[in-house]
Parts: sequence; C-alpha cells; structure tokens
Amino acid sequence: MSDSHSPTMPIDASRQSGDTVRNDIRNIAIVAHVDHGKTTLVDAMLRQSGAFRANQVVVERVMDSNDLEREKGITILAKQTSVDFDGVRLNIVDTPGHADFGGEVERSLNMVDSVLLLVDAAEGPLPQTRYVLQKAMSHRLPVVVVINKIDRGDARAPEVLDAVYELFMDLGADGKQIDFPVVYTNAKTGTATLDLDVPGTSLRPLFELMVEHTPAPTYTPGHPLQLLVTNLSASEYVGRMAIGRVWNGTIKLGQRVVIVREEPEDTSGKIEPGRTVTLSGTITTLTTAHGMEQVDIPEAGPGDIIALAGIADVTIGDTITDPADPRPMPRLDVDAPTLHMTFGANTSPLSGREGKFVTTRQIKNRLDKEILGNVSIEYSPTESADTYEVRGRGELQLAILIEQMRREGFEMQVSRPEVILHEVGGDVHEPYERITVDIPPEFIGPVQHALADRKARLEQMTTDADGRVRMEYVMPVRGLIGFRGQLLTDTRGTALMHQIGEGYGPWAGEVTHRTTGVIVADRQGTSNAYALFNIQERSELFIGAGEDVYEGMIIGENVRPDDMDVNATKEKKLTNMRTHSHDEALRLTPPREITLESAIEFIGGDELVEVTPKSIRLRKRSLSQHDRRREAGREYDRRMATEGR
Ligand SMILES: Nc1nc2c(ncn2[C@@H]2O[C@H](COP(=O)(O)OP(=O)(O)OP(=O)(O)O)[C@@H](O)[C@H]2O)c(=O)[nH]1
Ligand SMILES: [Mg+2]
Repeated sequence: MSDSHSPTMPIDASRQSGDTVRNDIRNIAIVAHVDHGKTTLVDAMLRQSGAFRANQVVVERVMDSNDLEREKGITILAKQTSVDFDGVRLNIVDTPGHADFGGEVERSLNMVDSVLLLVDAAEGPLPQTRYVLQKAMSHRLPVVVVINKIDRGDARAPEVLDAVYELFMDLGADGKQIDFPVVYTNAKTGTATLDLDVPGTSLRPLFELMVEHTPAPTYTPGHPLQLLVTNLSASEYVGRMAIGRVWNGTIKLGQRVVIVREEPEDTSGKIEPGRTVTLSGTITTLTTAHGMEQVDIPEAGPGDIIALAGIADVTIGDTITDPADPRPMPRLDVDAPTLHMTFGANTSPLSGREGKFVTTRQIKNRLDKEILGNVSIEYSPTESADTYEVRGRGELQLAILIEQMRREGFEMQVSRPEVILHEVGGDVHEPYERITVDIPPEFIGPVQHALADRKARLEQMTTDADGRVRMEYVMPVRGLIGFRGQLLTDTRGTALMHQIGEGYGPWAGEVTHRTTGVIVADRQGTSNAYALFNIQERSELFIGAGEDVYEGMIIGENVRPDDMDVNATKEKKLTNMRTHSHDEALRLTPPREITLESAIEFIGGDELVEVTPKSIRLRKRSLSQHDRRREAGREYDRRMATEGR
C-alpha cells in the first residue's frame, strides 16, 4: 500500500527535494538507549541558547512534560523544540529510549536530516542503541556520535568508542558512515569537548558539529505544498493536531489544504478498503516549538517542523498538500501492534465505590480521546457489550494508558495481555523480542533455566571487565510476559534487562505462564488477621487484614499449582474469656505489593485485574466458586476427550 502513490521523492535523506538550500535551519533527532541522557542534553541546549529567562526556576528534564514521564523518569513521547545558534535555527527532536516506544523514534527520523547518537560513557552501546542506529542508517542520515556522562566514576569512553565503531561495522556501515564525528559530553553540566584531555566549557563544540554535519533542508521553489505528518497530538481546544515537516511550498493560517489517501485494508469495516479518499480542511491553528514554548506563527516554509489543526481525520503518514495540485508523498507505515488485552467496565461487587468514571460509554469515550493523539493504540468492540479490545505495542505502553486512566478517575477491569498472531503461508507466526540480560555470574544457572522454559534462544554471551555476564536471547513475546519480575526475584534485584522488537517468526510452541495457583476469597466481607494468619502458611498473600474482599477475588499466590478457595473473613470464636494478648501475637507477614504492571503480568487467562483510582485487585473472571468448578469440570472432560484416548 505504501508504494501505491506515485512518489515524488523517496523517504530517506535523499528525499531532499530540490536544489534550493535553506541554510538557516537544521533538523536533528537525538536517539539513544533508555537513560543515556537525551532529555538532559536538550535541557542544557535550551539553557545555553537563552530559552530560559534569567533566574527562571526550571525543572530538570523540562521536555519530559507529562506527569507519567516525570514520575517514571523516562521519555514516552517524541517532542520537538528549537534553539538558535549563531543565526541558525536547530530543530531538535527528543525521542524516547525505551523499546516500547521505538515507533516514535522511527517516525521522528522522517522529519530530520541527521541524528545525534548518544552513548553512555560507562554502559556503552545497548540494544536500543543498535536499533536506533540501524534505523538512522536505513534512512541514510548522517550520525554525530555523542559519548555522554564522561563524568561518571566508571566512565570508559575509549572502550565505549571502540564498541560504537564495532556496532557501525556490524550494521554494515560504509566508509563514509563510519567516518562519524565524535564529541564527549557531560549533559548535566552542559559541557562538550572534542578531546577527552581538554575539559569542555560549554556545548559550543556540539552545536558546531550539529550545524556542520546536518545537511540544510533543500526544496524546489514554486513546488506545491507538501507536509508529511509524522506525529499527532491532541489539544483540548482545537482537537487533533498534526505534527510534521514542510518539504515543499508554504503553509499559512487560514489556507485550504487537502489530504489524498488510499484507505488501508483494515478499517474495521467502516470504509471499503483500497478506496481513495480526499479530506479537506482549513488550517485553524499553526504553531512551532521554540525553546520551551509552542508559538503561533502565520506561515511556515520548507524545512520547518510545525503543528497544525484544522483537518479532523488527519493521521500519521498523510501528506497535507495543495487542493489545486495535490502531490502526496509516499505514505509512512506505523508499526503494527503486537499485544492486545481487554478493557471492560468493572463488574466486581466493589465497583463504583472508588472511581468517577465507571460506565462502558465513559471508557469508550476515553479510548476515542486516546486514539485521537496516539497512533500506536487501537481499539475495537468485542462480543461482550461492556468490553473493548485494546491493542498496543508493548506491555509498558498498555500499562501506561491504564495508569493514566486510573489517575483520571476511571474504574475498569483488564485482562492479561496476549500476543497478536499472524498467519503466514498457512503457519501461525508470533512476535519475537531480542533481550539482553546483564547479571552477576552466580545467577547464570537459574536465569538460563528460566529462559529456556520460556522458549528463549541464546544468541551471545560475553563477560564484562567487572565479571558481570551479558547474555543476548531471542524469544517469543509470550515468554517475556511476566519475566522481568521473575528475573529480579531470581537474581535478588541485581539483574539489568533490555529488550527490543525482533519482528514476527514461527510459533515457538507452548510456553507455561505461571506454575502456581492462587488463593481465592470465597465470600464477601472484610479480611481478618486470624483468617489470614492461617492462610499465609500455604501462600504468599497480596492483602493485609481489614481489607474489602469478595467471592472470586484473588488474595494470594498458592505454593501449589491448583487454586484454593478460602474464607478470608473468618473470625476467631470468642469465648467468655477474651484472650487479647493471644490475638496480638498473630504476626502477619507483610503482603506482597501489587502494582499495575506486576498484576497484569501475573494473572492467567481466566483472571482479570480490577483497576480503580485507589486499588489494584486481582480476581477470577467467574466470581462464583460454583461456576468455576463447573467450568473446570468441563475443561477436564474436554481434555480427557481429546487426549485421553
Ligand atoms: N553523571 C551524569 N548523569 C547524567 C548525564 N546526563 C544525564 N544523566 C542522568 O541520567 C539519567 C537519565 O537522563 P535522561 O536525560 O532522562 O535520559 P534519556 O536518554 O532522556 O532517557 P529516556 O528518554 O527515558 O530514554 C538522569 O538521572 C540524568 O540526570 C551526564 O552527563 N552525567
Ligand atoms: Mg528522555
């Protein structure tokens, strides 16, 4: 589908579309593995270009502007800003380093003419470094290598630079690509130097490299408007906003524009597939990012990166163009989701007590709002009227949406994430992930064992200078669900793990999810220390005394593989002689802390997570003990009928 338009230019660095150069602009993306310091470096750039007023109190990592980004300390959405340096406007796109948001990075690369590849001076290149570099190379973008955090006590910049060279070679770099410039930085203090022996004093050497090594935008004078939409955002006031770069022509506030698009095959039956549609609209808002602000502008020209409103149904990959002479650019593809899970109205007996928004309709409206600005989430109705299927590109991404909704006051019940399967030539294919685990050597045994159970294939094993072992595996995403928690337990919190999408491959066979059963409350009431005390011998509890429970609620993990229904509300029979002192001796082990992420990883297919602004509870899908027994009986009969003979 992406090739069906008559392209006026290919999508890569050579899409530079004319011979007229706009020398006052450079467009650059910052890419790296998670936490290597991209956002901190952008802070320093903003500070040194005078984007902050004197004495202005500025939070750290100002580009990580949404609440969850601040709280988790990671970038989730790619964002652009610009700074002025010696009369040149540097448009800078800060990208997320976490693998779940790889699609953001890839799309960002369609707006820029070079990348800054950041590498931590101690950690060296990690899986996401490889991914982003590979993407930059496939777009034929020039690379400036930035070795950051040179102030770290364990920094080893020369070795890390060697590893970067090796990575370039591994990825098949040609002579020109391998001839990349290198700059050493301390993003926290905002200093850069070309020579490790000469301490830097400002970011000037980095700014100079950016101007010098980024091709200036080119265009054809008089060419009709072409703006390729690479990102979306949503504003409460103007609705969907399209973000992209002007490749040719100019765009003005109040101008009429069109999008010509072939509808994709999969439109949930709404529109006939393959049909060509023309959407038109008038530009009602036109802005560009400068420093920390989004400023209104009357018009923009080639090379400018802008955000605009006015076309309600615009989406990523569209070209906004001239109604008199529409010239769509080749469409951008967005990574397809790999996981799906259900979001439904909360049906537990405790529903409606803690949340503001509890109805199916409210959930649907919220999902509609989400997909307005977030292309990597999709949703569709299911057979059950109060449940939606939500699709995304990773566990973290889905968990973030749920967390956001719960903070806004939603109550829901969600299922365990399952992988989206494809059929390829009659065979079932599933998504794979490449993971790197970094552990102290004494844990090799248990970790290798756990990974083998999860159908992981060892690809590489190296030992670091400090004795830690780094193992690289390729494994089905199914096997990965819930693995992070287990890994941390198995290695007493010492493991580091990184992962990155590896595309689809043949079905890897059965993967056991959880080998233990659960402890299920058998009636509604309030949990009681006496009852829990007796249960905890056989299990690890998720709740303490004095909490609301209901029939079908999961209150702990059983040590044995089967589920067990218990009365968590049972009180000690009171005799005439009260034995307070004895009751106080009932010491409960503190319950295991349940987080949203750990809960959705833990539950099985017949279980759900109940999410409210105040609580995360685990439950059986069928709450009634009686129903569950019947279902188990039917399941047993079915297995006997198929295997038993
Ligand atoms: N010592 C030291 N720490 C740094 C430096 N640059 C960044 N950091 C720290 O590294 C951590 C991660 O920095 P971020 O700027 O959030 O990293 P990022 O690459 O934007 O992370 P993601 O966007 O989540 O991929 C923060 O705690 C920073 O303070 C540096 O030059 N030296
Ligand atoms: Mg960041």
